[in-house]
Amino acid sequence: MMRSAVTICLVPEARRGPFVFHSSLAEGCAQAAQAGFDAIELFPTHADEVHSMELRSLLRQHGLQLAAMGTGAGWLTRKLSLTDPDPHIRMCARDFAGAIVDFAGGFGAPAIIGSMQGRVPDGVSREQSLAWLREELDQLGPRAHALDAPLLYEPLNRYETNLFNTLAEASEFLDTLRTRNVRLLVDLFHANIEEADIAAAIRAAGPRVGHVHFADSNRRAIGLGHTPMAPIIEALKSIGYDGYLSAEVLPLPDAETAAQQTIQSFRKWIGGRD
Ligand code: LER
Ligand code: MN
Repeated sequence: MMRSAVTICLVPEARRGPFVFHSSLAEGCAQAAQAGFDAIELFPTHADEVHSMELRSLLRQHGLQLAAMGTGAGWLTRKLSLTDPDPHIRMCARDFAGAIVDFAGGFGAPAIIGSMQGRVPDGVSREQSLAWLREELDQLGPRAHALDAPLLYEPLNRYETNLFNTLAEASEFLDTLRTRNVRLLVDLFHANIEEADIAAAIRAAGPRVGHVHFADSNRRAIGLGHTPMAPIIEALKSIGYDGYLSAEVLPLPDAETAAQQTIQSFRKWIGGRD
């Protein structure tokens, strides 16, 4: 059974980013529970920002789960990336993402490698950049596995990375890793830009799909854009996907409406509490 999740962003630099709640952790959890979500997806400034005892008690108090944790603040606030040509920066990126892998893993939740994957810069071969990415994912994957959590790799659209933009390309690359513990995050906003047929891409990726960013064509809540959802939900059901549909969307027209709209869409497509 698919479950619903909503994003809470704790990073001041990302206040214009595609996250529903930009309040405090406590307020975000209360708002998520109030709107009827099963889980939260957290975007912290760094792993130490959140105290695991506090998070555990907030989740228990509100009957929520931790769906996943994003690592993108490493890129946003410190320009760290796993494919930076400077080995020291790659090491800092690995430490930054690794700390989030460990923290999330304590909750049985995956960390997300999205913006932190970086890109192939001018003057560096694609082969070299992919070798660096492979090396880092081959360290982070087993680190998550030790905590019984997968690691999520997210293909982004062409304006954000030139590494992998489609599920098929990314999946083929993941096949070349030593670790079997990296799964794909399907962000429906990126997929709408890059995939010829989102449903077919999901079917082809099959059991590799580990998480979904539930966003419409314009990165608003599902139902506020023009992505046709029926074939996508059908495809997710056909591959037996039972993870989260997580609203990583702009808080437009405001956070409450984006949350309400998401939960209504979730109930329309998946069912659940009224
Ligand atoms: C992260 O999940 C993502 O989708 C990127 O576009 C960064 O916002
Ligand atoms: Mn995303």
